[in-house]
Amino acid sequence: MATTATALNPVFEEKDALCEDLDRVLRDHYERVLSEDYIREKSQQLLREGYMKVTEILPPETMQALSAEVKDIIEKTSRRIDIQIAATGNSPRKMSTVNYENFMSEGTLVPALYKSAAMRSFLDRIAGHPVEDCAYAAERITATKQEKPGDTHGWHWGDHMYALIFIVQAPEIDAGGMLQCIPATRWNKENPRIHELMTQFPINTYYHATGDIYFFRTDTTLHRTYPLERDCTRIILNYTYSGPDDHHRPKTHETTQAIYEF
Ligand SMILES: O=C(O)CCC(=O)C(=O)O
Ligand SMILES: [Fe+2]
Repeated sequence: MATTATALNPVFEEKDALCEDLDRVLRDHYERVLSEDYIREKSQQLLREGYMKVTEILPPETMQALSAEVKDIIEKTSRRIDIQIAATGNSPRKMSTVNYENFMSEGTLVPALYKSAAMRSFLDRIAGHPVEDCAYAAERITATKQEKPGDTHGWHWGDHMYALIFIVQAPEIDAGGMLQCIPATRWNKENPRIHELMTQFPINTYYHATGDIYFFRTDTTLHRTYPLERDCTRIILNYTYSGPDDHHRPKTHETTQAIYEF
């Protein structure tokens, strides 16, 4: 809604109009694709696997526009890292990254969609409780790009309850880059025991093609991307959210600081 301050500022007015348009488009879309059976099936999968594919959350044209903006911001602002992180058992991060500040200063659709009330209420219904802005702003919106053999976002958990991942570009399955998950696990930052957990519990592996979107429970799902096996491009946009389980737990953010804040 236009306030006196925004009415005087054409940039804010444009952003308000974009948010209203986006919410209208998404509400129409959800009326067509959402049913009680869909919600029940997806929330059950989320509960059991800590993961669910939710490509229906955006109309294809919106996903295309979002992907174009992400690619453009990656071209302008990404930086390459090649590090190991102690709090996740020295698992590797070999990729380029874009941080929250980059998206807030360069993006329009990407920040608007994060705040979309229509999309958030879709996620609330699947989660079965409110899905909230990530309490730690730097984790809200990030992106990664992998391109060389060996590139990987190594084994880790998230500091907050959920992430919605948009697959902006993905190689064929023979190149690697699949998501691997070990659900219903807990992160002990002093002793992450990644290899023990890999031998104790089954690992689920999911392939995603360009345009796919998935939602997952990141604080209790140990996950990684399978290393790339040839030159190719894999780009994702990550929206991270908090939820009720985050309210009473003390937080530290070692992985975000190492990967996105430099
Ligand atoms: O690239 C993916 O599919 C997973 C992304 C991820 O785990 C993250 O951004 O924290
Ligand atoms: Fe992650």
